[in-house]
Amino acid sequence: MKLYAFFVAPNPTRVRLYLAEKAAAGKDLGIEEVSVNLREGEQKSPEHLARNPFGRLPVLELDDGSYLVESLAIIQYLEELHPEPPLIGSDPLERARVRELERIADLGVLIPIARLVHATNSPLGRPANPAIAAQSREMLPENLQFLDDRLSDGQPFLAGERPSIADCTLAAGLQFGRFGKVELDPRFANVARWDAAYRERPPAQGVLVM
Ligand SMILES: N[C@@H](CCC(=O)N[C@@H](CS)C(=O)NCC(=O)O)C(=O)O
Repeated sequence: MKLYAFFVAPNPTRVRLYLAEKAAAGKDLGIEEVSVNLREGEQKSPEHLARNPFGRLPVLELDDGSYLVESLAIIQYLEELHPEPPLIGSDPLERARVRELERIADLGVLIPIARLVHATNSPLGRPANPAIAAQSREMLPENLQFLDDRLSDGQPFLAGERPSIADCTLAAGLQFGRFGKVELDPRFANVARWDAAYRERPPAQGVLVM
């Protein structure tokens, strides 16, 4: 299998963090990573559009030559192929809790940050859009507050004692924020503490660049 990705872009980054976490926990999935340069527009090349008609990343190329084009579907597929060590929990309730946190980290943090960055300081050259910027900014606090509350007892990871896909999604979203000058509001001190500690860990060090 091959993963088409680009550094810093949040959706490829969360898949790359997932692979790095899996490897750090003892399961190297041996997936080759291929860079598609978003800043050069390579995602819109005929070659890449043949992989993903949306012209986006990440894309997972399967051994039969077919493709998966949604980051969460890619992660869940890989996790079903390799359930150990678990990064989406190990029983139905734990899996539900991890998925709940991951959805909040994605829909409530990563996506608003990505929209805000593209509306204010787009690395892809998109025009400024104050309405989208304001709407995205407004979404962040209640979602960050939810995650901050979950971390308020000092637990190392969003879902407790072990890393999960929720951490991968949140870390990918916050990195893209730093890249696009959307800083984390310091009132979310537990998220800031989690972020600093998460970024120190070897799997994150191998993927995150800022
Ligand atoms: N829902 C998709 C979103 C993919 C997406 O928006 N990828 C961005 C990078 S984070 C992209 O490739 N953007 C390039 C473009 O829009 O031209 C997923 O989760 O994989």
